[in-house]
Amino acid sequence: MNKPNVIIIYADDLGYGDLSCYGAMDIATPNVDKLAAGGVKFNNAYSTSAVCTPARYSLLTGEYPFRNADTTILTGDAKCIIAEDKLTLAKVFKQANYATAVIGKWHLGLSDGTINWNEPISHTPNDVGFDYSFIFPGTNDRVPLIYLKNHDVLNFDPADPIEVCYENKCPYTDIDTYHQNPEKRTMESSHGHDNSLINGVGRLGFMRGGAKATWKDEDLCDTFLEQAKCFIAANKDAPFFLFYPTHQPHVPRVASKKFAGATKLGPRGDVIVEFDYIVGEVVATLEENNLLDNTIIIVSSDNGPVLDDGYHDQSPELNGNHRPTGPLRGGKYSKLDGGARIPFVVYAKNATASGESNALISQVDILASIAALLEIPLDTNEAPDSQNMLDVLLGKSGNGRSELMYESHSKHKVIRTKKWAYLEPSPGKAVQEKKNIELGHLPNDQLYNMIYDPGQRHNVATDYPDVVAQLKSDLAAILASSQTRN
Ligand code: NG6
Ligand code: CA
Repeated sequence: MNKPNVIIIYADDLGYGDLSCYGAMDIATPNVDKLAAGGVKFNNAYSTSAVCTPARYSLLTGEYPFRNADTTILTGDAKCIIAEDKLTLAKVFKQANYATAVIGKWHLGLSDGTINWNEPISHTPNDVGFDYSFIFPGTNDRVPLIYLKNHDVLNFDPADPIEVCYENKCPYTDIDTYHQNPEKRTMESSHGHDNSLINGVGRLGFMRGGAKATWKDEDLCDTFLEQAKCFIAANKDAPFFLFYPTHQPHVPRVASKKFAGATKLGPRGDVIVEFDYIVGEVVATLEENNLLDNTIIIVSSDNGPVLDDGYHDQSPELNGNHRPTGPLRGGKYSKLDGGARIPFVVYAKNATASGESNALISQVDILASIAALLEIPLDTNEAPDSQNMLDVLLGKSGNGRSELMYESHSKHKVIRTKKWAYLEPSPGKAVQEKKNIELGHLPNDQLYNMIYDPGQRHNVATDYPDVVAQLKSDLAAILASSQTRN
C-alpha cells in the first residue's frame, strides 16, 4: 500500500459483545462483520480507560492517561487537555503530508480557559493537527448542543448569544430545565441529567441561547455522515486521515428516523445498528471513489458498555439475553475487563491476512504504528507509551505487547499480560447500583488467569503471590517511568 488513507471509526461505549462478529445474537452488524471477515478481528484489544476522555487522549497522543492529570470525564466547556506542542496522531499524518479531519464527538476540551461561544474559539482540534474539524464539544448528554466547525459555532446567530454553565444552580431564568418543564420531557432521567431540558431530554449543564445552532439528537447521525462522505470525496486524490468518533451508542440514545425501532432491544440496539450503518456507508463511499483498496479502516470503541447510563430508555428491560460485554465481567467505568477491553477490527484490503488475532494490543499503540507505516521517526518523549504494532495491526504478526495498562473511572490501574490480569486494590462499592455495573473495587489484590478465566470469576491472588508481586512491581515501574516504549 502506498500512503494508504486511514479511517478510524470510534464508537462511544460499544461493548466487547455488542457486535455480531463478536458473538452478539440479537443485534446484527453485517457491515462491521464484513470488515472483520476480510481483515483482522482482535480478541485482546484494549483502550487505556473505562471512560471516554482518557481513552481518547491516549489514542490521539500515544500516552497513558496517568501522565496528564486532566484526563477525567470533561464537561462540555472544559479547556483543551492536549497541549499545542504535543505530538498527536493527526500531526504524524501531517508530517507525511496527509489531509486530516475529525468528524464527530470530541470530548477533549476546547480553548485554554473560559470559552466564549460567541467568538472564534481557540485550541480546537485544528490546533492539535486536524486540518478540518466538525465536532460537538463534549458528549451528547452535555451542553452545549452545538456543532463546532473548525473554530466557530455552526449556524451562530449574534442576536441569540450562547451561554453555558456547569454550576449546580441554574443561573438563567428563561430556559427550559428538567425540573421546571416536566411537560416538555420526551425521556425521563434515571440519575443525573436534570439540568437544561433540550429536545425533550434532560442534559448535564445549563445552556442558554443558540436556538438556531442547537442540534437535534435524531439528526446527529446523518449530519456527521454527510460530513464524512464529503471529506472522503474531496480528498480522493490525496492521502487522508479521518478520525470519526461517533456518538453511538452513548446516552441519550435517540436514533435517526431510519433506525428508530430497528431492533427488539430498544434504543440502545437501534443506535448500535445505526453505528453499523455508518460503517457500511463509509465503505460504500470509499468504493464509489475507488479508494477501498488503498484505505485502512479501524473500527473500535472508547470504553465498555452500560445499559442504564442515566436515562430510562428501556435498555435494561429490553436487553433480553444480549450480553453487551460478551463473556467479560464489569462494564463501562469498571476495573474489571469489561471496562476497557473493546471490539477492535482492522481492515486493509491486500494487506491483512484474514482472521482473528489474540495478540495483546492497546489503542495507545496506534500512533507509533502509524508513524512506522509512514516512516516518521519518534523521539522517546513523543508518544511515550505507544509501541509499534504495525505488523500486528495488519495481521502479519501475532506478537503483540507483553503487557499493557488501563485504568478504571476511579483511575485505579490494571496490568494485563498474555496470561494474567492484575487489578490493584481500590476502595469503593463493588457494584454501582444505579447502573448495575460491577466496578471491581476490592480492598485487596485481584489476579485472574485470563486464559482459563476470561470472565474473571476466580481471584487467584493468594495462590500466586510471586505473580502478584511481579505485576505490582511492573505497575509501579510504569507509574514511575517517563516513557514505556522500548
Ligand atoms: C457520567 C454521566 C454519564 C456519561 C459519562 C461520560 C451522569 C449521572 N452520568 O458522569 O451519563 O455521560 O459521564 O461518558 O452524569 S463517557 O463515555 O463520555 O466517558
Ligand atoms: Ca465513552
